[in-house]
Amino acid sequence: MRALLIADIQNDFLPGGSLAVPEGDVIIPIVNRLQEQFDLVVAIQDWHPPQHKSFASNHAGKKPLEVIYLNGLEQVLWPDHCIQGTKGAEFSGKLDQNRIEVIFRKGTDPEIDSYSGFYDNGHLKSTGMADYLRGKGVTDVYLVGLAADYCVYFSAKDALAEGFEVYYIEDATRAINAEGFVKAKADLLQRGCHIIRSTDLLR
Ligand code: VGL
Ligand code: ZN
Repeated sequence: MRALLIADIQNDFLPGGSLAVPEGDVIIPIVNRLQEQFDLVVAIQDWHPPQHKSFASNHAGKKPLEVIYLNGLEQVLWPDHCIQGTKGAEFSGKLDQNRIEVIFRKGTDPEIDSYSGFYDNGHLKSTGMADYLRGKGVTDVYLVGLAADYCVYFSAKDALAEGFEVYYIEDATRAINAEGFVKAKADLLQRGCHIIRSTDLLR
């Protein structure tokens, strides 16, 4: 059984948003078409409280993209983004949401960031997504959305570690950093992930 996991297609990660991923919007029509190929569609949503420690604004004198240590983990500091209940945290109005069965939210703990839809960056707390998928009989997980080098990459790694067959649909994602995209794909390939294109599924 296959599932499509849609990562963070939220206004703040799209052009005009506070942490806009270059060309993030061009994947949306592809993601909408891909959804028809799956019996189970799940969404991941970055969902931060305003005092989240991944925000540069919550560290005196720090600017976005500076790197700090946060509770022993390296942390890139981001502009404020995806704050719970704001327009920026909403899914894009262009994303077809009718087939989304469930939404897993992440980044809610102000003390730790969460790139993956499965676990926080310290692997301390699970969102319950792996057990949910297993409970639905899912064996194969297909990943799309934003950002290719953060949520999609870290979710793919966790999905592999959880024993799923994992497919990273490279034209249905866009990266914050071009270099990060190349590194993410190389690392995932080595871990046994399939890197495919949407045309492998659509005809
Ligand atoms: C993400 C940066 C900041 C992501 C979340 O999930 O891709 N990236 N917060
Ligand atoms: Zn975030």
